[in-house]
Formats: sequence, structure tokens, C-alpha cells
Amino acid sequence: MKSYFPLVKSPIKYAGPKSRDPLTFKWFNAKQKVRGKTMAQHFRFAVAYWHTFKGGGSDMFGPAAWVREWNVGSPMEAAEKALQANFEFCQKLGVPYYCFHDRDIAPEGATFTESVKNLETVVKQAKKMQKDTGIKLLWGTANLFSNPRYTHGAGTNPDVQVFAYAAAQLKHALEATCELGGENYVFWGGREGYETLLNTKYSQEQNQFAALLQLAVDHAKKIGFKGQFLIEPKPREPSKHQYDYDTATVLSFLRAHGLYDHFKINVEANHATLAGHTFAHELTVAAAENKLGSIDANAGDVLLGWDTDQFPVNLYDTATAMVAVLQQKGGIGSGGFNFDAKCRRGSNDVMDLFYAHIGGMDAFAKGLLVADKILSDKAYSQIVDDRYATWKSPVGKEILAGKSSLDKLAAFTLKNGEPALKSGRQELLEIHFNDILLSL
Ligand code: XLS
Ligand code: CA
Ligand code: CA
Repeated sequence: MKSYFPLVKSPIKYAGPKSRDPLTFKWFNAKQKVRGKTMAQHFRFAVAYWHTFKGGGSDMFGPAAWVREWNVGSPMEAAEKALQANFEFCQKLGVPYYCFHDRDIAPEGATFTESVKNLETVVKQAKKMQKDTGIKLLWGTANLFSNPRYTHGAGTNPDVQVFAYAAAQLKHALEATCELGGENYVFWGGREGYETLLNTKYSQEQNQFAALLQLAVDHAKKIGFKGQFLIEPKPREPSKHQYDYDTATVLSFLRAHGLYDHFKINVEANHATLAGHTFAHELTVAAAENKLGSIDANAGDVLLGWDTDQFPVNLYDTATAMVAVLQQKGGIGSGGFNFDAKCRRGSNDVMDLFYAHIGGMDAFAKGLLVADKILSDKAYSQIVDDRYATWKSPVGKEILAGKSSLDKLAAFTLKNGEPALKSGRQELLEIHFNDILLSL
């Protein structure tokens, strides 16, 4: 069989931090244990099909700048070749999972029937390749945003005929994910948002979107799909306002519509920054409710205001992210770290795909080691624990147990008077964080 990556002869190996060979891992050591789990178990890394195998370096100022060797021939021929490239790439990189949209792996046909047939054909091929290589599907999703029919949204479209079309496409994407043993199914709200409130019935659209999610939950039960449903927040782009703005908004939407138990969150770093949050913030909010389901491991650019989907290289960001991830009891379960990232338009060589993924895996591995050390560091945790020490007093315990009252607290305040203003030790903790990051 043809090799699309002939320059990578064998799977990438761990060679340690002193290695200067760009085709080795310096920090990601699959077998190394951290907090009782191997790095492979912590991360469950995945390759994003759309960027890695279907991307051509396009941006809003220019169309695709390159065509990969596998993306040639008829659409169905290209689909099969791209699958082969995917499995060769994942095997050589040592990444156990991939993720896709239905329209990444199989081309949309001239009719709905043809699209379904294309998907079924490709799913059969993918199933065989998964079996042959051991590479698995972390999550599948439906592309309910690229086709012009979804211009005004899919689930939130004002036209019920478009809603039905989206539901039909979702049904087949979910069945494909189920057939391929996908461990999760993602909803990213493509064009589920609005451009102007002047033409929008906000609460009607919220109810429609909830109805679509409920239909998916019901269908999963019907077909025996056991994977985890995930929602991926994003505040804007393509719509001016996206309904799944951020983690807190999504959790409250799920609660309001009786869907809370069926969904977890897929946190993407670049979407966090678009929402005006840090990546660590979004992870912390999700983990606080044990709702951190999976991660789209990428990065934005501080100087560009859009979704640049870059590979993660900033160690401070990966370290603070991993501190948040480790706070969730039991880890990320059936989720993983999906590199929803693309090489820059100027990085057009297939070898750049290897350098980019290796760099991302190393950045997260190093982040994990730093986070582990921070969380085990007594001096560090003591400073944080001391800030909250008064909550262990009788009055604090009583408040948290729901046994206090405003009268009791007024009496307490009369007796104790003005509280002392204590230092939060921010700068000390920041220095301490850097000391640990630099010491590893
Ligand atoms: C787009 C999203 C998308 C989802 C999957 O901004 O990141 O790629 O991850 O639909
Ligand atoms: Ca994403
Ligand atoms: Ca993105």
C-alpha cells in the first residue's frame, strides 16, 4: 500500500528532553506514570480529521493553498485515500484516536440519499482500517454548518424543513459514530446563534435546540449508542452570537431544558479565549461540576481576534490547564485531547503535520508534569488552604451546612467586628509556579 509519510519510517519514540531529533518526543512518554496513570491514559490523544486530512491552508483571505497527495481523484476515491493517510499518520505518531465530522470522511452527494450512501461506504472502509490498525474513534459529529442550507442555523433554523434535514443528517452521523465504536458524540453549535435580534425569536430557538438534543438522546437509546454526548461551547464565529457561549452558559441551558444528565462539556482552548476566558477557566468551571468530558487541545493567538486553531506550544497555558484537568475526580473518562488545530498556511509540507502534533503532545506532557508537582507541593497548597482556613471554624461549617441565618451572622459580626484584610499572595504563587515550571 502507498505510504503518504515515507520520511517517517517507524513510530515516533520517546527520547527524553535532551533529544534534538524533531521526530522524537521529549516529554511525552506514553508509559510514564503520573498520579497512578500512564501519560497515555491521561491524554488519550486524538487527531482532528478536518484540519489534518482535509485542510488546505485556507483562511478568510485566501482559498486552499495546497492539495494533499491523498485528496485527489473522484470525491469517493479521495475519501478512501484520506482514510489511509489518517490511519498511517495516527499509527506513526502513536496517537490512539481520531475525530471526524460526517462530511470530512465522506463527501456530500447530490441528494440526501447519495450522501447517506457515501457515508455508509466510507464507514465500512474505516471500520476495517480501525480493526487492522487498532486506532479508535474518540468522537464523531455532524457538519451542520458548511452547506448553505444551514445559513440560518440547523436546530435553531426558523424553517422546520431545515430542522428536519439537520435531524436526518444527525441521525446518520450518530449511527456512523455508533457503528465505529465512537466513545463520544459532539455537538458544536455551528450556526446555532443569531446575526441580529431584529429577526430572531430567542426563546423559540433555545427550545428548538433543546428539542434537537433530546431527539439525539432518544435515538442513542434506540440504537444502543453508549458513548458520552458532549457540547462544545463557542461564543461567536460564524454567528455574531453563538448560543453555546461558554461552559457556564451551556450548563445552565442543559439544566433549564432537563438535559443536564445526558451531556458533558468539550472544552476548546481557542473558544475559551474567544469568550474572554482563559483555557484554565473553562476547564475549571466544567470540572467543578464533574462535567469536563473532553478537550479540543489547541490555542488561539493573543493578537488575532478569531479562531486561529493553532497547535498548543505555550507551556504556561498547558500547565495551568492540566492543574484544572487534574482537579476533576476520575479524570476525563471517555474523553481525550483532540488536536483541533491546523498548521499555518505557510507550513505546507506533510512533515509539518508531524512536528506540530509532536510539539503539542510534548507541551501537554510537560504541562502534566508541572501540574502534578504544583498540586503535590506542600508550600503551594498551604498558601491556598490558609486563605480558606476560617471556613473550617464552627461559623463557617454552619453556613455551608445550610444551618446559619442572617440573624446569626449579624450577631457574629457584632461580636467580631471588622475583619482583617489579608494578602492573597498572588505574586508569591506566580513565582512559585514559574520555579516549578523551570525546575523540570
Ligand atoms: C469550530 C469547532 C469545530 C468542532 C467540531 O470552531 O472547533 O471544529 O470542534 O464541530
Ligand atoms: Ca473544536
Ligand atoms: Ca476552533
